[in-house]
Amino acid sequence: MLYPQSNPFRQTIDLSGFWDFAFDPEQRGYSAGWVRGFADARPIAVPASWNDQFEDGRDYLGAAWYQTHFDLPLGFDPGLQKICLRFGSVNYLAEVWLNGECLGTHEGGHLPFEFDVTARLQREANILVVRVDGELKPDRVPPGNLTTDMQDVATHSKYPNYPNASFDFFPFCGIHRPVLLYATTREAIQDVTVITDIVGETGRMRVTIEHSTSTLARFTLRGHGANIVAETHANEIVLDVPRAALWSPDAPNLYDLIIELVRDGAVFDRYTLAIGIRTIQVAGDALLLNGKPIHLAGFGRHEDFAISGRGYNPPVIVKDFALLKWIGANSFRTSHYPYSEQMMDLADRLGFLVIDETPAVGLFFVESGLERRLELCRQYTRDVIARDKNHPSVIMWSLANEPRSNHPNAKNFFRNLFDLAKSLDATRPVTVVSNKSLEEEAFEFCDMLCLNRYNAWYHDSGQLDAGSVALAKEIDALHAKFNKPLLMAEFGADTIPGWHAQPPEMFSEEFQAELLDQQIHVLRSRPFVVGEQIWNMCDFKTGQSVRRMGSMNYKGVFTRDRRPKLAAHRLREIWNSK
Ligand code: GCB
Repeated sequence: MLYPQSNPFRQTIDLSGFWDFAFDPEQRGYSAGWVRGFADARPIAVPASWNDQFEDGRDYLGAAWYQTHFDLPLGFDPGLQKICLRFGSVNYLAEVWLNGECLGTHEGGHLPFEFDVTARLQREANILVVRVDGELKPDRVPPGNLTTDMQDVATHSKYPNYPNASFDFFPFCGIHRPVLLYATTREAIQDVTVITDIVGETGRMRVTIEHSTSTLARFTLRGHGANIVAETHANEIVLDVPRAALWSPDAPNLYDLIIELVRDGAVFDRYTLAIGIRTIQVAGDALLLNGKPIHLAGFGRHEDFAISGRGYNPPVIVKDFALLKWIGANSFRTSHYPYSEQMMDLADRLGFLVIDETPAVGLFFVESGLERRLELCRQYTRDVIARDKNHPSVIMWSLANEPRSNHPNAKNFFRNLFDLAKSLDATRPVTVVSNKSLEEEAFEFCDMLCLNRYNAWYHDSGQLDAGSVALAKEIDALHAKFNKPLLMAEFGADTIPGWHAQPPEMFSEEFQAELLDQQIHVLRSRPFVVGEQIWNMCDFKTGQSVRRMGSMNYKGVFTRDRRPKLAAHRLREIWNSK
């Protein structure tokens, strides 16, 4: 799925701004005809979560209605073009009407969806209505409000959150990413897939395009001294770049690949992609980038900020990349859902290695609803790969976080998902992030093991040395059993900024710094450990529970407003003295 662009052949407008909004706890909207527009609305910012914009909506996850009006700008011509309406992410379920006509529904947040609206547009006064339903249900992914029999297998049950999510972050709702209206020619390029390889000093790009006509396609590759032009009537071409400037965190070299469709000598469509030439593979105990072992240093993170919630927040993205650079990190995982496309573009540009995770968090495997959960996970896997396949920064797909997969149904579930991911992308390693360790059914299929472990925190609480010893023992046993490289995908400690203790004690800044230091030491003394990603980059909002003071997870190395804790300085020393 291509991100909309603006150029002489494609037009895009962003419908973000202040929309009209109404909560609908009594489900009045349908019968009152809100699909054609509604009065008594309050203003809301789009994109952003609704929860923290008002005084009465924080914990409300039910139905709510959005509407906006727009005119069609000059340059948009439904008579000649194809015009689509695209949502970057709506949590959780969206139902959309344009000028009173239903365009369709979409389930699942964090991934884009679009509708062809060519035949439904008016030149002026279009009215767009979106009903959003954020309710937590056992058969949704991620799930919530589990019944008691499900709770037994779905952990976290001892201290349920309110709202009752089966995951540890606030279930923010709303239109979270930009809503775009875009126009292309009717025979536009629909999709592009670029696979890069390195042959000696030559960078090789295999480019496949999808479009509805068998016309001439022209490919121009520019950057780093290259200016390569090639044409074909086929839908695939191989471009060789002599003495290629490879992409890596140290040198995130990007080329511009300009693809044009040509008829009778005239260009009628153009799409430009930033391409990084690199390879990624798991070989023995190593993770190889461009054929050389790479060690991942970084974080799990969240799209989370005060008031905007999970909404697209460009200054926070820029700030986070600045902090990642400052601290010496080279990677992050999009825990626990795909991040905005804009964040992925910047990861390409700034040279970060990304483990791209689907929204499959909190999975459990009791029979009831299992098929539906699998179908949703398959949809998420397909959609994230379709969206992010051309990013050099994406080095691995993570198909789930902490599934409760020491269960007989888990193996077939994951066999199915891994087969799907591999059939869609044979070039990247695939993983699942687990806390089940030796009992993890999905590890059999993983190219690399990703382990979450909170030693000296949830286990051996307060005992730094015991936590480190247990960690060493566990990862050695994992390696002995699976014989695969391992990434420590989560470890850390809640830390109240400004709280100090000597000797270090839980919740103090010293304890977090010491824990991370000691455990990184254990990890780095094992050659099969290919990286450490700390939980979490920043403090983030959760539901309310006795485990979460002030509805916050305080495992951030930075605070929610991005101030460093003591551990940030310690990590900066460690990560800059490699
Ligand atoms: C985990 C989860 C993460 C939680 C974290 C914690 O294992 O993957 O979502 O936030 O533990 O802090 O408990």
